[in-house]
Amino acid sequence: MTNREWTTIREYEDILFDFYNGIARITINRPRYRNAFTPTTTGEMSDALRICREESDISVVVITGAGDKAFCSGGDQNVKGKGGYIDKDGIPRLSVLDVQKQIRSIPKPVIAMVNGYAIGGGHVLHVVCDLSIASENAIFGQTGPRVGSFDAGFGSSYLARIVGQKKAREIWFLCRQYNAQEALEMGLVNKVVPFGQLENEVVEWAETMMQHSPLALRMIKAGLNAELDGQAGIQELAGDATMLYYLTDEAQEGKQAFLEKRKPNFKQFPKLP
Ligand code: S0N
Repeated sequence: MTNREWTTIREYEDILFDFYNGIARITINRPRYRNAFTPTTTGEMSDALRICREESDISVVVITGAGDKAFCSGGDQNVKGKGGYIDKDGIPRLSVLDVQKQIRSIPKPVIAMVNGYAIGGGHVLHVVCDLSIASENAIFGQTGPRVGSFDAGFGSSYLARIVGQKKAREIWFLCRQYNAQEALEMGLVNKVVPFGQLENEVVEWAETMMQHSPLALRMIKAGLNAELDGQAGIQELAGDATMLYYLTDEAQEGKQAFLEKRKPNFKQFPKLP
């Protein structure tokens, strides 16, 4: 059990978004539907992740589900129409893909706090997080081929990088469910703890990372992504390199010389071997 005081960052319809000591927590709050997501849910998650990226007092992001039964059971089948999940505006969307991309590209560690079923698109959600910490009651699996959907993006290729090609094909082709111990054994989660210790464990991991250099964590996340994400991954890593370059006197000299209408003096800067 925990007695931490989480403070609300912003009020939403389908998610809770709160903060404690450098940690932002996004909780899918639809326990009635095992925390299945609609376009409203994913839109709100995108907004919360945007805030997590912008706010410098947020160092680590945690994603979880409300209650003790489910992390997330994927797309809400009640609103699945032709072409995607349909919200109040009547337009079909696959907007969880935007959430996946944000989780991968936000330059801060994201921990999935898996408190129950992580199924379908909900399973993919934990897969794309940097770290997954699960409670002993957590259950993992894909359902797509059984219920008429699939995720051939991160949900399959990145899954295969984690558990291997054979296991990823088994997970998708057979649509079986795996318990927390099995998930741990296949490297799908980082740690399994009793349900009552889940939050403590996640906060401890977050606090450990917060003692480390945020720039080093940012660069290593970008590097690990770049190896897998092709040009989009290289673009992120290159963007970080550009940011660091802009912090140097050498880059400042280029800009200053332009503004002062003089030739830049780059010779003054060392060329390290
Ligand atoms: C999670 C399961 C295993 C839990 O079983 P349990 O504990 O026995 O509870 P239930 O009685 O089954 O459920 C309780 C109530 O919750 C409802 N519910 C559960 N899951 C959903 C859901 N996903 N959508 C809507 N309602 C849900 C139940 O209906 C029940 O309600 P009542 O009490 O009224 O009967 C079990 O519930 C289960 O297997 N759930 C379905 C899991 C599933 O198949 N999820 C969808 C998988 N597909 C996707 O996620 C789409 C993939 C995707 O997101 C995507 C991929 C690529 C590109 C884009 C997308 C995209 O969609 O955006």
